[in-house]
Amino acid sequence: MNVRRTLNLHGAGYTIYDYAIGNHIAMNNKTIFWGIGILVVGILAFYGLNAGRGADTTGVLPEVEMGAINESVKEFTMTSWVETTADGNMSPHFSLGEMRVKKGDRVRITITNTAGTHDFSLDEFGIREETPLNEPVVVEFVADKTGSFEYYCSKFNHRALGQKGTLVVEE
Ligand SMILES: [Cu+2]
Repeated sequence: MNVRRTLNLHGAGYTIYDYAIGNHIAMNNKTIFWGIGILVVGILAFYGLNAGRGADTTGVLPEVEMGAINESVKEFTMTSWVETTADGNMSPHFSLGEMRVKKGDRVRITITNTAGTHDFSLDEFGIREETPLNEPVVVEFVADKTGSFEYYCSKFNHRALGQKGTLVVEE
């Protein structure tokens, strides 16, 4: 999802210092460095070419696509499993009952199924992902709408038995 923003040095500077977020953002920071570099060269070239002609030097920075740069990644890790309760009933679970993100965040959920047969379903975002036993599965999507959405396992009766949780997407 791209959000159109005006490039400004304050905003770009903030993002450059924000290395703690991780690889994805760090790679984008390179893009900002190059972007600023190219912009500076462009401005110097413009001023240079027009220096002898008394050109209008009102500096209006061009608009650039900043959406991918500002997108932050929210990572979650959970397990899914099934156990048998003391009274002999099947009890399937996800280890996380809630995930909270902001609209526009890229959500990355790593799910490891440690017992039983499960999937990860989130209808409003078109996701139904099988989770084979003991094999981490990464589900990734952009939370492009606000609200509370239920994720669940679609295997027979698992949702009704409590294998579900809520993704909350805030403005
Ligand atoms: Cu299940």
